[in-house]
Amino acid sequence: MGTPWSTLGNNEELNREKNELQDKQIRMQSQIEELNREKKELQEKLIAEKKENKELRDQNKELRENRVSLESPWRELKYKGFTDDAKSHLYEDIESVVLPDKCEAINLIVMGDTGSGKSSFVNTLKTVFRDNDHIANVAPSYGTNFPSTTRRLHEITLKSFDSGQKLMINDCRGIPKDVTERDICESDLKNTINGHIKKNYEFKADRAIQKNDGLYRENPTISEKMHCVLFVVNADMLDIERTYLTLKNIQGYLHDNNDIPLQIILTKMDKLDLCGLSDCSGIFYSRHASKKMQLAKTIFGVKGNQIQPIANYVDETRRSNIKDILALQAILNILQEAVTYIENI
Ligand SMILES: Nc1nc2c(ncn2[C@@H]2O[C@H](COP(=O)(O)OP(=O)(O)OP(=O)(O)O)[C@@H](O)[C@H]2O)c(=O)[nH]1
Ligand SMILES: [Mg+2]
Repeated sequence: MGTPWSTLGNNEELNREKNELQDKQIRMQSQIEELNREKKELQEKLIAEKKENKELRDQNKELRENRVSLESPWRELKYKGFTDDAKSHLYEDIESVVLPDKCEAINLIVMGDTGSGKSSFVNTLKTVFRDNDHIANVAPSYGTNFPSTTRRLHEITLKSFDSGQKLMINDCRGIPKDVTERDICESDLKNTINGHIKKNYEFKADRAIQKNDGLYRENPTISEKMHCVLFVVNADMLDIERTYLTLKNIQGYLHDNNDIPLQIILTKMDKLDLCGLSDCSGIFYSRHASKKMQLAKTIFGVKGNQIQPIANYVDETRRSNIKDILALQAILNILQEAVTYIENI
């Protein structure tokens, strides 16, 4: 006996409904999956926003904290206040440093990242050793958008002493970002420290100096070597996450070479929050400046008195006692370090 037509019809109906239900289930399943994906994305977005909010709150808190002056200064200057008197005393102190007979010149060298303010520091020092009110521009400085403004070893006389001896400073190429170029630069910088490179040598990107180069000095005398190395670091960009590898390698090299003295020149201090004042008169009461000093100490493992805070002359037309005094105090310390080193080698 065959299946009655009515039952067949019912089965088909049931199968269709079943299929429809299954399709609906699949659609709902994919909708659920889509909703879950959206939910996950929203959750992640929320977490990221919360993190960003926290960072902004922390930054805000730090900005507010930075603005509150310290109760006592983080450094006491030898002569209090940014006065004409303090400045005259510093000039007298520099003049009365007794230079060792065995050296015709005290040689300093600046090194550091491109755009850190090396040439500007050289200009600032040249300015404070001038008799007139002009801002010096002996070392070209243009800005941070060039690979390195300074390409050659540029030797500048800062001061001639009554004894005939000179205080010299050498400006040089900024440390490049490219790893290979950086190694080449590091080798050239070490050779400059040890007096093997003569002035006007052009630092090259693809090759360190060779012994057969016309500007290679085979047997440098003590008067041709460097007596204090100045790492110029931008205070505004000081970053604990960065390795400062080349500078650290050079620091090791200084240690291995009779402990040639090292000083950190913290430039662009004027860009920090200096107690809400527009000039640098609040620098030693500034929490922000103090934090940067601590950071420099940690990064380079040096003592506080090896770090010199500086606000370079940039596009001013007039001298300022504050900038002069910061630079004079720095050069006095540097000169004393260099002299002690020469006396002991
Ligand atoms: N506000 C401020 N700007 C500075 C200071 N020092 C340097 N600058 C500016 O930073 C930029 C780079 O300064 P340079 O002196 O050319 O830097 P550099 O280290 O010689 O750079 P390279 O020769 O390229 O390696 C210039 O625009 C300067 O005006 C400072 O103390 N304060
Ligand atoms: Mg330069």
